[in-house]
Amino acid sequence: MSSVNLSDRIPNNVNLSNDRTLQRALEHWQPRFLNWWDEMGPNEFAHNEAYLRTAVGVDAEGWASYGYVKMPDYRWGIFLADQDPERKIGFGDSQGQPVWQQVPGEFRSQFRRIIVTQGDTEPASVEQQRLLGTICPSLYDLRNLFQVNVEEGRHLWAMVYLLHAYFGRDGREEAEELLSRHSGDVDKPRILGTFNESIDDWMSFFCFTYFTDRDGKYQLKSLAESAFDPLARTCRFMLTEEAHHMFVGETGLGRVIRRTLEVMKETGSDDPAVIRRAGAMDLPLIQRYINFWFTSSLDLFGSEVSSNAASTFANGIKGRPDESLYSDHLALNESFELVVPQGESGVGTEEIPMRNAMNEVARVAYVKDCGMGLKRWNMMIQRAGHAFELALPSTRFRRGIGAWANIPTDPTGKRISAEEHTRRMPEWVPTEADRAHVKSLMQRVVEPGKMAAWIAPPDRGINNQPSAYEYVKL
Ligand code: BYC
Repeated sequence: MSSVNLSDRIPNNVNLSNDRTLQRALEHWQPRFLNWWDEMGPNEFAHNEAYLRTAVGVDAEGWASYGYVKMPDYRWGIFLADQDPERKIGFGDSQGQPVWQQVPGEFRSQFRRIIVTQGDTEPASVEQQRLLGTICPSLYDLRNLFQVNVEEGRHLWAMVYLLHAYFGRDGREEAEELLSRHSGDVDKPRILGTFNESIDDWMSFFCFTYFTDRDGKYQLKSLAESAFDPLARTCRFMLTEEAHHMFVGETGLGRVIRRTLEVMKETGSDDPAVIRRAGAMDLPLIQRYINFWFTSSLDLFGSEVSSNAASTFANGIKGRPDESLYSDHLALNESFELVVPQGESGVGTEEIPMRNAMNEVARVAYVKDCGMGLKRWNMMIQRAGHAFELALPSTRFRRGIGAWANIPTDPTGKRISAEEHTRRMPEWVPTEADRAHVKSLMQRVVEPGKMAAWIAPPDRGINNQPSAYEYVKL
């Protein structure tokens, strides 16, 4: 097991103090990170203590150590899952060979591009969420937001460590760039589309943590298979933290729906106008938020047919999520049947080599996983005696990347005219009125145990604390 050094300026289990040059380079980057956190993170709460978990090691006791901390003092560390000295490459052209401890020269730029893309999303999400603290529905939620934020900060550290340790000067330059692109910046936006969307209300936050963090889970699972062992090990550890982020999304949306059902019962109505007047979110509005964030997150998997994906699979850079579940790790003789647009209004199929379909393979697994929460929510709705059913839209709907990019369809995936598409879009994604209503409900509630009227309390608190615990000292 690797030893953990918590007394270094940068806590780590990578023996940083044995490599003075690397340590100095990272200590040079550290104040830049803190400046960025101060400027682009939840700075309004810099002086408040929050009840947060900090990773101080990668074993069962070490990965979640709870206590009060002011966010700028959070100990962002570099932690890789323990090394398996016997580990072999699990897929692609080098399958069966020992994993790499260094990046092979011929794959250097591909690895760098993937690590930079992964790294770029982490600070992007902190930037997107920076103003949510001022309109939190409870102290419990405020603490969860901050937990997500600090851990995304740590995930940025994870990628910056790889860039510094394995990519020389290019890596150091990329690490600087990770702090100079900003979410939604017209001149220097974040790399991937979803990370430039604004998250200025808690419905968006819960949808983002449910849908977009789940893309994170699938991308990290793919990278956890990588032949480059330090990348695989860092992603394996990141996945432990990622689970809480999706928990925040799933329970957050579940609590919003629970409250809506209570209000429907209290008012004896399912009329959105009545539900809104009573200060809650109506079910059709929740469906539109789901449509927006699910479709945006689908694009994060890249194109259905991708030579990049074929090449990263062949080269051992990126496997399939849960690669061990497949029997053929070469994927050279298989094919994938893809549903594609055909002609002016038709739909057809196309047979493509499996390696080129790896993005779609991951997306299919992701969509199935996204469906789990909806099943649970629909059960609640059904038990409350309502016929309404939340649904994931078709993967052809509202796509900006891939075979269905800019092809007008309705949420069931049926092709429709561009005119109908534009005209009916307000039925399908949040309207100005929806957003204005949601915004009107975003009043800050910070008395321990109190909840905003549009959301039900959580079933339990964090780390066995009561839900009325003083999670953030304001
Ligand atoms: N927006 O062959 P293609 C997370 C670009 S989330 C803009 O279709 P490829 C987190 C693509 O970059 C997980 N551009 O796809 C969640 C490429 O550009 P270049 C983040 C896009 O390359 C919440 C071109 O289109 N991790 O961790 O196979 C909070 C053609 O690409 C988009 C990763 O994404 C888009 N949506 O796959 C915090 C893993 N989609 O290179 C964190 C690392 C594609 O030609 N990234 N493009 O200029 C990757 O593995 C791949 O880059 C992608 C794209 C899966 C994203």
